[in-house]
Order: sequence, then structure tokens, then C-alpha cells
Amino acid sequence: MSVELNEPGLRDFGLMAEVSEKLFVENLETRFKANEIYTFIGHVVVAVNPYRSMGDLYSDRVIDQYRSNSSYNLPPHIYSIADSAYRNMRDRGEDQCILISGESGAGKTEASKLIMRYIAATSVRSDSERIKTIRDQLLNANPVLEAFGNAKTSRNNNSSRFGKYMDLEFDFRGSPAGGVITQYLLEKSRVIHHAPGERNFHKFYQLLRGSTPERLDQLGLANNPEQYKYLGAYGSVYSIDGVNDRLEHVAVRDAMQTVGFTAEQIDAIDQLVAAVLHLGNVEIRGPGWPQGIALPGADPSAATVVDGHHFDMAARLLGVDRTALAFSLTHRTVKDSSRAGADMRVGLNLKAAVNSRDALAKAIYDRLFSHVVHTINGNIRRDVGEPRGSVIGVLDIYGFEVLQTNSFEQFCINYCNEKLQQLFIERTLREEQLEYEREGVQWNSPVDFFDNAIICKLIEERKHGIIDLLDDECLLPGEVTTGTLMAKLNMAFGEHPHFVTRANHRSDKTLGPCDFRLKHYAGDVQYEAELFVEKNRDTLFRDLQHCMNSSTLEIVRQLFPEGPATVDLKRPLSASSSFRKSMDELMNNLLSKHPHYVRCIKPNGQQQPHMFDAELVSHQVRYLGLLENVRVRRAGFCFRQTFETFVERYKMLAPTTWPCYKKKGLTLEQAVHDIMQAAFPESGVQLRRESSGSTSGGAPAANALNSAAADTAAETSAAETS
Ligand code: AOV
Ligand code: MG
Repeated sequence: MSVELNEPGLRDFGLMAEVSEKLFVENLETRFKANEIYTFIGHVVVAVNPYRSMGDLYSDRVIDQYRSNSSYNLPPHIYSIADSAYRNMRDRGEDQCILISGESGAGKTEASKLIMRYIAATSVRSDSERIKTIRDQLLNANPVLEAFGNAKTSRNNNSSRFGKYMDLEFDFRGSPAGGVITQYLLEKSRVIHHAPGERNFHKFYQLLRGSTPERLDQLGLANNPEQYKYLGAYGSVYSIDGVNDRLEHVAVRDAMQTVGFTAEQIDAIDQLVAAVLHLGNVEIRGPGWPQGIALPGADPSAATVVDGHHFDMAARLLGVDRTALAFSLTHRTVKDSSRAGADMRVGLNLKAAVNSRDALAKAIYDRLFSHVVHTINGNIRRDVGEPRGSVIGVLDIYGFEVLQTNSFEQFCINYCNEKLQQLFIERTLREEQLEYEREGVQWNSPVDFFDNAIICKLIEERKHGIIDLLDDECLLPGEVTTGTLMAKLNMAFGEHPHFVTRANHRSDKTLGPCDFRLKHYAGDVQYEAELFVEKNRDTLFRDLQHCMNSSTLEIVRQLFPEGPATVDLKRPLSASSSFRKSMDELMNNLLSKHPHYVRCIKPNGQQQPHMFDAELVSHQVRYLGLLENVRVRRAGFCFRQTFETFVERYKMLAPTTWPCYKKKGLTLEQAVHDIMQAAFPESGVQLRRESSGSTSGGAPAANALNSAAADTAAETSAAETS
């Protein structure tokens, strides 16, 4: 970490002499090349992923520095944000949240872990064993979640395939008291399929490579991932550079124990992961296949499940009867109208039976992931009876992504990123401008910015947005063709500036008949609508549900509780509408807290250290709205400080405030005024008219130059700006 005076480039973009994309990116590059990966825009931290170990940058020594100094006297750091959130929470008793955004591979998850590490180190000041246990449990939740919910993608070797929001709860002294994790929509399609060059969830490889031979034997598994169809799609990779799945397996089991899982619970979870691998290898053939499992009373037109090791193990590990499992994979129970609605079993053809097997595998893994999160929450929950102190929420979602083929999952992921961008716009660009107006502070002309509300509305608007149109299709009985969905979308959005299909852009030959393109805030993404209806319906046939519920294993019965089958409900909550609902809840939650932002930037597409691709960075700077962020800060006032801090720091500058303004009969506001008059008689500093509590927790604040700027006002343009 550099010494402050030698710091390369500008530490705060608010100090730029002129705001331009070129200068912005140049400043990032200068700093990146000098090992300074963090830069401020006011209170926002911009972080460039270094793709390498940063030596001492995150050490305990540095934690101590940020803990004992005002962040603004130190170089920008992810710890500055963590410190400011923690202090606000502890000293003002205000709930805080830290929102980390950026595209896939930009460094969000690493940032979230560094923030948690800082807060854990800072908040645990006592020797209380209980507090230390809570701290360890909170920190160890991350590796567990990553094992089950992260995977190697083409963008990121450790890509989060779920959204994570974690509330860290503190007692009134500011010590950790517990936590709650909320997860959003795991990309469960990855269980059965992944693109060339990618992997399935880390957990599968860890289990195969890390289990003892005896354990593998019990689970009927080989230690070679290539033998499993769900891991071995064409072009698959099985290993990740620098990652040892065997050691990870041990580390994750240890972390699970620290979080509070019992050895039996861990074994039961591994058993179900093994069952999923076996299911993937269960062969399904056409009707009457000779080696098929004989099913008395089966529909002769039904596909057949091939008898063999994998089927046998799947049934055994799931604790279900072989015949019942084979039946539920190849048949569906329907009402027979000719027999007064009595149940009738209809055989599934080969394709439908394969789908049914894959749907079961996805459902098991998806529910298992929720079960893991639920169990963690049960263990890290604040003690009943402990009064609720304040909370710091840390949001780490899956980043905006554009893949070779984009399906329903990317649609949800990118919608989530739109929502987060919307929140950023609302709170940093719009609110900042409104605040100046509210406070009667005069400032330069308003700053224009691209408001992505139009895209959010296109996706989520009730009755008229893509989600509701998709739901309408899903409600139609029987097979729905993608063609009818496309026709509906074209009819509704043919003229929409952010919606593109073949119908409204005939000259665009890259669009197939079932493709639509959304012009997202972060770039265009072309979606294949082919599986949207099926993935959105997200139904698991009653037969599979019943079969799983009949398991001899408690964990399986818990994952598949008996209840109304989703297919029978009048208006089931589809995958996309339930995602929209959870996004609404998330946004309301975040709006109720004091926000802090980390904007992560990916410096190159090769995941390489020391490479800075200025074009790629420019694109991110543009769509993240960072220049607008700087303009708003500069059009307004770059530096704010509470009156108290300001007077304490500069009281020696005016005769009326030294040694104590109170003794000279001044109010706090008069003291600030006198100091400014004495130091900068010509400056344009304005004092806030009245306290609104928006930026300083109710304390009167001065939109004044802060210490660094006041000391070096002549060198910076901040004085001219304000
Ligand atoms: P993401 O969370 O933003 O992507 P990650 O946090 O997983 O991205 O970062 C990707 C990789 O970049 C990590 O595995 C590290 O190798 C490296 N990295 C990130 N931040 C740092 C850092 N501060 N210091 C050193 N290396 C870092 V995604 O979850 O795909 O949207 O969905
Ligand atoms: Mg991540």
C-alpha cells in the first residue's frame, strides 16, 4: 500500500480537473498499475479486480490502520466502506447495507468476504467465547455456500450461481450477535447441463475427489468425475487451475462443522449429492426395453428405466422403493374423465421420461441448497430473547452476464442486476440531486443520466411486462409452443426501444424466430425463448413428489413435504414471478437501510493479473454510470463533514473558535462559518440550512471541504467546483 503523499493518480474522482471517460479510465489504469486497486467517488468505492494476491493489502495490520484512523486519511480501500458501515451502525444505531455490483468476475464475492472479514475483526473486541463462535460461524458460512452454489463458468472460475444477501446482526455494544442469509434463485439447470469449458457446482467434484475410498464405496461412486454424465458434457473441464477439489472437500466439511452441522447431517447431504450424480447416469430407453425394470401395471407405451448400478444406488441413497421410483420417472398420474375423475397412470415417452429424471435431479439439488442455507440460518440465528441491535446487510449477487447462449436463468440474473442499478440510480444520482434542492444549496446544472427504469418496467410491470406475459402462457394447459409466446411478446413490445426480435428488426440475421434481445443497461443480451415456458413453470410432477415423500430418510421427506402439488394450483407462483417478488422484498429491505456502494470493475476478459483492457473498462465505467456519479458529486459538493468534526479539526484557524467556540459564545454553525471565513474568505462553501438527517444521521453538516481537500485546496479543483 502506498504512502499517502506518493499515491498515484487521484484517490477520489471528485478531484478530477475535468470529467471525461478517457481521464477516468486513465486514472484507474495509473492506479491499477501502481497496485492501487481502489478509488473513491465520494463515499462510493470503485474496485478493480487485481486477479492476484495483493500481499499485505488485507492484513491484520491494515485492518488496524483503518480501524483506528478516519478512512479519509488513508488510501481508498474496501475496508473504508466496511469501517464506515460498521461505525455508522455502532455509533448511530442505524441499519446499514453494503451493495456490491459489477459484472461476472468483477470481484463482488471476494469484496463481500473482505468486508465480512474486516467487520468480524473489528467488532470482536471481547474475549467472550460465544461472540467468537458467532464470528467463526458467520465467516465459515461463505465457503459452504460457495461449494454448493458456485461453479466455474466461462467468465469466472468461481462464479456465484445464486444471489446472496446476508444480514450481520449486532448487539447494542456492536458485537456480532448472529446473522440471516437469504438466497435468490440458484441456477439449478446447471445440475444437468453446463456449457463447454464450464463445470457443474464445485460440490460434485469435491465429493468425488475428496471422499475416502470407503466412503466412495458406500455411496457407490468412482473417484473420477468423467464417469458422470452431469459432469461430462461435451467439452467439459473437470479441474480448475489452482484449485484442489480434494483439499476443498475437507475444508468445506470443516467449515460445515464450524457452522454447526453435525457429522450425520453432513453425511446425509453428501449422500443426496451422490444420488444426483447417479440419477444423471440412469439410462432411459423406449417402451419394452429388455433390460428395463419390470413394472407390473405399467402403461405399455411408457419409456423404460434400465436396471443397473446407478438406478439401484439412486433409489438406495434416496431411501425410496425401486419400483416406485421407476414408476414415477416414467408415468404421470392424471384424472380419468371417463371414470368419474379417478386417477389413471399414463406412460411418458422417452423424451418426457428423460426430462422427468432431470427435473428430479434439479429439484433434489435445488432443495438441498435451500436446506443447507436454512440449516446455516438455524445455527447462526441470534439467540431468542437477545434484543435486536442493528444490522449490516451485505449483498453479493450474480453479476450481469452475456453468454454464448442465454436462457431463462440469464434473464433472471440480468433482471436482478437491472434492479440493483435502479437502486443505485435512485439513491446516488437522483437522491443526491434532490438533497441539494431540499437543503436549498445552490449548485450547478442537473446531471443527465440513463435511467434504466424503462427496462425494469418492461420486464416486471404487472399485467403488461414480460414476466406476466410469460406467466399467462404458462397457465395454458398442455404443451405451449415458444411460437405463441413470441407472438405475444412481439405484439406487446414490437415498438419498445429496448426489445428487439426478428419481427421488428427483419434485417438482423443474427436473431432466430424464437430469440429476443433486450437492450439492458449493461449491454444487449440475446435470449433463446425456447425453454422459457418450461423453466418458468418449474413444476415437479406429483408422482415424483409422492415418491420422494415416501422416502425412509427424514431429510428427503423434509425436502419434498406432502402438500398440494404445484401442478394442481390455479395460479401457481411461477419461477419468474416468485423471483420478482423476492426482488421487491430485497429492494424494500435495502431502501430501509443506509447504503454503501462498492462498484467492481473487471480489468480483462482473461482472468489475468496485470492486464488492463481500457476498452473493456470503459464499457463498464459507462454502463455503471460512474461518470454521472462523479458529475453529480462535483456539480454538488465533493466533501461533506459534520460540523463537530470540522470544528474539532480546524478550530485553530480562527481566533473566535480557538481553543473553544463555546467559551466564545458561538453556536456550532457560527464556528464553522468563522473558520471558513478565516481560511478561505473567497471560497464557495455553503452551510446546510437545516438538518434533514439524510447524509449525516440528523447531525447538522457542512457541505464543506474536508481535511485533505482543505489542506491541499490549491492543488485540487474541489474549491473551484464548490
Ligand atoms: P464476482 O463475484 O464478481 O463474479 P469474484 O469475486 O468471484 O467475482 O472474483 C473472481 C476472481 O477474481 C476471484 O476468484 C479471485 O481469483 C479474483 N479476485 C477478485 N477480487 C480479488 C481481490 N480483491 N484480490 C485478489 N483477487 C481477486 V459472479 O459471482 O461470476 O458475478 O457471478
Ligand atoms: Mg460472485
